Amino acid sequence: MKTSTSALGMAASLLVSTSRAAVCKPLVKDALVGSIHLEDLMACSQDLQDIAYSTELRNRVVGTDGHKKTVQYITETLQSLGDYYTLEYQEVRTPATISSTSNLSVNGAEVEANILEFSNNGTWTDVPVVVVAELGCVAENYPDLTGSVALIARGECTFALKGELAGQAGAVAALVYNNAAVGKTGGTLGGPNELITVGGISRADGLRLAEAISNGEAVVSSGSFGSFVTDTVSQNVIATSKYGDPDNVLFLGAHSDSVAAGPGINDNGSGSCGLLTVAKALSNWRTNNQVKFAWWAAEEEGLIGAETFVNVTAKEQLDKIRLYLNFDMIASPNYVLSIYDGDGSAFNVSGPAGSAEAEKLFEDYYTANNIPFTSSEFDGRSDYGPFLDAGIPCGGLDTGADGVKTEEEVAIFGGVANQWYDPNYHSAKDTVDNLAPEAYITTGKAIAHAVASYGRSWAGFPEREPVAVTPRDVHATVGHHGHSLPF
Ligand SMILES: *[C@@H]1O[C@H](CO)[C@@H](O)[C@H](O)[C@H]1NC(C)=O
Ligand SMILES: *[C@@H]1O[C@H](CO)[C@@H](O)[C@H](O)[C@H]1NC(C)=O
Ligand SMILES: *[C@@H]1O[C@H](CO)[C@@H](O)[C@H](O)[C@H]1NC(C)=O
Ligand SMILES: *[C@@H]1O[C@H](CO)[C@@H](O)[C@H](O)[C@H]1NC(C)=O
Ligand SMILES: CC(=O)N[C@H]1CO[C@H](CO)[C@@H](O)[C@@H]1O
Repeated sequence: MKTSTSALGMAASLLVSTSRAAVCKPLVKDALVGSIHLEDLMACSQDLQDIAYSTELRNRVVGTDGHKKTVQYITETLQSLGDYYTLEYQEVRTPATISSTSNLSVNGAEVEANILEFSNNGTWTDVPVVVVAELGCVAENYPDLTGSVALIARGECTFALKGELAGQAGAVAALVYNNAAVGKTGGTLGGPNELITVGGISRADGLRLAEAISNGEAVVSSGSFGSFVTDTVSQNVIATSKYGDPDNVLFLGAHSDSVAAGPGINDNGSGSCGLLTVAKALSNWRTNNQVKFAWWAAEEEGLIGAETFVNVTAKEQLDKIRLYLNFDMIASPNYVLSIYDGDGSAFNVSGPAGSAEAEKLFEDYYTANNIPFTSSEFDGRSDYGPFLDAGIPCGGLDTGADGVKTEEEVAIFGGVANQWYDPNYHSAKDTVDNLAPEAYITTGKAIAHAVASYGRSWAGFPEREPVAVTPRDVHATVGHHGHSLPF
């Protein structure tokens, strides 16, 4: 009797402890960092690339099958974790360029060119190229361009203004050459328009053509530029952890879309996969603070997904976000390891109270692990822009986009000076083969460290100020334009 009672008792207590273990996961700790593996990050990136290449357009632009399948992939990955995350979807509507081609030749020789986002189509044959004076920001810079292609230097004013003035002077198309030796001019006209075709070429090609023209040589070009712009409907995916205080939320975001030119594997498949990998690892733990992950749509069209979220979410809910962390392009081939300059010490633009602490958390983590780092300016070119505008503290990491690597940075991080951090930025070459694995795993682990730290506690982190009623000045001047610059 006794024996059997005791045996029963043991079985019962075993049963209780097993089911309690299943219900009550251990509180998250820094061991989360150790469960982030490069193979998982790369496998996720490969999946996104396979998704892009399985579609006719071979990209992941909002509104295309490539983006729909990306949203489905994120959903299925999160659903495979059982009920750990509650998933929400938000509809995002925006016009987008979902495919484009650019073909340019001058005096019969091919010249590499881009068509700017939202440009109209254009085809021309054997048309003279004419140089526009200064930076082409005032009508006086433009000679009569009837039946010509305008050659304009980049700088000072928007591409859209240059296109408008060139069109008024009679040009059939405008070609904007770059203001630095970093590849072809790329950027956006800001939205659908009635302008002539606006394309971009490199500084070297622009100067070469301008010199030939000034030497009196005949310079004629032929072009065939096309872009398919359409209204799109896509979705933000937001995953909320089952555990943790919903009044003190840690919010992390990356964008799930690409530009038309390629599969967008660094930009920004890497941020998407970084978050997905950390979200999977976190599901083995309980948190004290609620953790939300967002995969934003339509970043490339001007941060539309993140802006939609901030616009449609009630102020009381926004006030519960203690910190927003952004991860965009975290495996750039010619990388630096950048932390957003939350305290303004590097660029004199600081974020709301808490942004400095978020910067310090990453700095301390990199320092403790003997990892060098640098600062990234809050320039509004990624999805944290609308959060900053609303007065929400922001932070995050990136590894560089179309900025130029300096000799000093090469001394610290290696790589190639006077080249872009991501030489494949917004191109068809932004693929898995061109990711920097060491940058990817370093950043992935740093994301896990932030989640482990703030998932546990906000100790030492400032209380939230209520969200701003009027947008902050920093954005009034910068504007929301995602990665694509308007000038
Ligand atoms: C360019 O031409 C294509 C094919 O005719 C058309 O579908 C598309 O809408 C045009 N693009 C723009 C920006 O008008
Ligand atoms: C968000 O709200 C602002 C201000 O009302 C508006 O200008 C902007 O177009 C909205 N953005 C989106 C994506 O809805
Ligand atoms: C990915 O991250 C980079 C760097 O922060 C950012 O500029 C970019 O807009 C993000 N997404 C895309 C599609 O480029
Ligand atoms: C930093 O910015 C403030 C205004 O935002 C300005 O008054 C100050 O002069 C700037 N400091 C430096 C060193 O540029
Ligand atoms: C008319 C023409 O030359 N079209 C080419 C333009 O460039 C794309 C690649 O960007 C080619 O696929 C087209 O054949």
